[in-house]
Amino acid sequence: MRTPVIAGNWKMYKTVNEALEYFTSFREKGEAEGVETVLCAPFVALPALVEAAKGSRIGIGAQNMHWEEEGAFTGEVGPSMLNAVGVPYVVIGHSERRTYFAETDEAVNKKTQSAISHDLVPIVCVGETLEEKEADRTQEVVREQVVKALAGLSSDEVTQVVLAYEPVWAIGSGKSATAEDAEEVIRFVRKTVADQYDQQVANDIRILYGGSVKPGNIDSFLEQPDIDGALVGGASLDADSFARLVEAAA
Ligand code: G2H
Repeated sequence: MRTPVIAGNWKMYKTVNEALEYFTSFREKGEAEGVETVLCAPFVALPALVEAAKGSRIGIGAQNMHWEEEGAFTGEVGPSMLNAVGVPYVVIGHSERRTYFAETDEAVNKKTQSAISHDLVPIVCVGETLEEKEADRTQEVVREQVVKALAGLSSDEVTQVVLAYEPVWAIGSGKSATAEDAEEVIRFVRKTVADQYDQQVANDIRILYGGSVKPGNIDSFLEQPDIDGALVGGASLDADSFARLVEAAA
């Protein structure tokens, strides 16, 4: 049995004070059993959130990291820095990073490997653009992103990764994929993992859907056999709305 994951991705929203205010109201509601609840916040809010989340079942995550231990990489944050803060999760390869910050599949792979070797759970995002979808290239694109992201990881390591299928055209657009369409791609992602590793690894790995998930549509995604939860942007910014999503998965 795969434990569902509901991960909020705040993107570039919330100051430290706003983050703490949110957490105070979210903490009790977000403590649902049987679901792994994660809040991925801007770097500067992480130490305060980790402190506030102590003793709770809510995990805190970063939204990016560099793969190197340390070095002359102005503006970057390395994996050991996340370890030192006590952050257990990190989002890698979000389409906004790929699009606006030119993150390649190779960089996504280095970050994923580095996260695993630093005991961080990487939430690795893949997904096709509207253009690729319209050219009927969804499976080809998603397969390549998955294979490249996981390259070099052992079977044990791959099962520690959480994958998130986020069709780029559905992100923040209000247009979510239908649950059936998302299931079809996610089933294909699971098959890709089975082809690359084995059926057991494919059965164990958690694969989330992301893209305009909200309280009104979460149930349809969670009903699908291959969808193990959601990566949520806009609807995670309000504590009540995010708590409803967690509740739906519990
Ligand atoms: C996709 C998602 C969170 P939203 O980016 O990763 O955002 O739910 O706002 O579409």
